[in-house]
Amino acid sequence: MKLLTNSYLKLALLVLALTFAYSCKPGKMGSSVDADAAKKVYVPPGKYDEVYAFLSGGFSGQVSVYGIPSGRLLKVLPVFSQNPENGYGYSEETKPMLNTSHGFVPWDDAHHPELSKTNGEDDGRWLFINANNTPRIARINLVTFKTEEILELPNIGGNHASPFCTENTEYLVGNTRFSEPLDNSKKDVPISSYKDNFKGAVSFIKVDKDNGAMSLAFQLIVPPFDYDLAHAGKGPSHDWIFFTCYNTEEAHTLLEVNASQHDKDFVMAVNWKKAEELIKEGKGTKIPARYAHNVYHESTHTATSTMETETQTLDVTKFPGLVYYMPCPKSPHGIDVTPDGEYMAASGKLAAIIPVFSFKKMLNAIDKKQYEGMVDGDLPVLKYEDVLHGEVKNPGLGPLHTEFDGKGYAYSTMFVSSEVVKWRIDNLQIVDRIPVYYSPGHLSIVGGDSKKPYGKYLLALNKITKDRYLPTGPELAQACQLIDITGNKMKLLLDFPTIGEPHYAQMIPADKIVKNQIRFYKLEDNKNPYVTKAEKDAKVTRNGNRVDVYMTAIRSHLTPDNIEGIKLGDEVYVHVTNLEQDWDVPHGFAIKGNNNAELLIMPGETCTLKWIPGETGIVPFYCTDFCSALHQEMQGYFRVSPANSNVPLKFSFGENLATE
Ligand code: RUQ
Ligand code: CUA
Repeated sequence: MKLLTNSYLKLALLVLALTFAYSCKPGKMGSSVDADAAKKVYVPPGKYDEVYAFLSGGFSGQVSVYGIPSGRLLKVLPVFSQNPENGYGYSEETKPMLNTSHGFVPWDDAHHPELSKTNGEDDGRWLFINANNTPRIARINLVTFKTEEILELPNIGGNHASPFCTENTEYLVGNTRFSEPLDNSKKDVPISSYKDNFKGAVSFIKVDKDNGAMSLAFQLIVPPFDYDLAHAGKGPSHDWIFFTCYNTEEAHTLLEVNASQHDKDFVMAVNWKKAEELIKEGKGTKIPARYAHNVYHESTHTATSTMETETQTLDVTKFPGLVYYMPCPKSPHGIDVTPDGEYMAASGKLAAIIPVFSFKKMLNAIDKKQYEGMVDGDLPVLKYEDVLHGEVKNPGLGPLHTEFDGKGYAYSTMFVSSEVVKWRIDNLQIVDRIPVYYSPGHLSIVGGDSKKPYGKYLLALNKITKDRYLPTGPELAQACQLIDITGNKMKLLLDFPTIGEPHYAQMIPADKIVKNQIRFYKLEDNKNPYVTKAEKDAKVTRNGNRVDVYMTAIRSHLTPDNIEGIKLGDEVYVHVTNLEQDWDVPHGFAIKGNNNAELLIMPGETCTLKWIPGETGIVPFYCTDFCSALHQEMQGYFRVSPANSNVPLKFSFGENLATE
């Protein structure tokens, strides 16, 4: 029997591989666009786009912001990766953002942007995103487009099922992809003891309603499966959140084969309201844990990093009613909840159908206590037929993700057969399909995971582009395809390449964001301890071998612009305050030979660049952002003298220093 399953499986994998190779074969696969496609994506010069698209950068660790329908790149927001372009992760103020329990981690793999929600609708306040590799969740403030907070998650490996939020952003979740021994247990164990020593942990991160501040509220300890993706319920299913999991075989080697044995894996349904109550009743177990909590403070323009030391856990096997498993065909990936909160579509990567579960039926099955069996002895597995709304038949090959248009239709990506398929939620009939080039992972509809989709546009996020663009060496761009979903038939409008690998995107009508934008930071509110609010207060101080330069920048000079008395062995901190109080006037700052990036200082902000001079001599510095007609004049010099020299510390602006 085992043999049979194995050879069947190998055959299935081979078929998949062949289909994949075929479907991705470059060639003029055609991509007919309507004559009016150009008009639909044309945004006249000087006009704004209708929609913001926030794309994850995948292995770039960043978020990129595009205008839709034009596909114009507006900005790259640094989140988990250092960004020399603006000094994020290089300036003294922002270095703490990338601190973790493992020390400074300047990169990550960011997958799923998630807009904050109020009453199940995108509210345009914050954008959250997960780091997979060194598990973290970040919060970007959509007033400033800055990363304001990064919270590390303990007890987790591969924070992939993250950071999906509940209906009112009460909680964000983070779930284990790579189960591990818990942080407070013996961790140096044989890998073959997986089934005994490894655990999954589902983190619930509380989000403050008013300021968005995140804190780790509790973690549910669950069986060591690979938890993949999640979505919270809404409306009737408000109290629940659903996770897909594969590797229910609990394999720890050659997962390609060993984790594809079971005919069905699971969707795990978690009653988060119940978990919240148990925690309120004091049922949680506090365990030691070490995880960094990094906050960027708007008033000081400075980040702090605090090491947290404890987390609260609930062992789900000890609390009946918290967790139920629903069988789901073949290594499910995405799980997506319809706008009315009634149905959950789960996409089995290796399945030839899309199962759609009914929330009502799930509750009924739980009431009747008719289980198919148990996981880990105590966790009920509901019967597939009891919880199924129905199956979408023959959707294509390799279903991954689904979103909704609010008009009764769902749209799913088919990774292997490279298409987007449109189907009706009520009768599960397929009504349209459109080829995409090639191999889409996620798709995104404006508001497509919310209670009230705005619809209109669908982005297919394609992993492979092959022949679509001018070649750029062995590495080709990944890409978006913009599809019009206003009519019965989907229509391709536009291709555009992306930054990094856009795993997922969230789109929101622009007016929800534009109205909250700030144009500059008020200088009078700047509480950075190293701020210089007027040129006359610029100065240079020495304390032992530490030199602090309090510098100002305004069109078109840096004050002071000549500094002498720096010595080899000094550590120099240049604190530059941008005195401008106007929109769109950043100044930059860079020092020749500095083993560091530049600074890009927003109006009213103070940023600090650290510099350890490596040799004696004259070292120029300058403004790097073309800020005015006299930008090229925005410069100055340091004079670096030997360690034992007696050149006094002096600085000036508009006069010659004469020190010898
Ligand atoms: S996952 S497709 Cu994070 Cu679907 Cu990328
Ligand atoms: Cu300031 Cu150029």
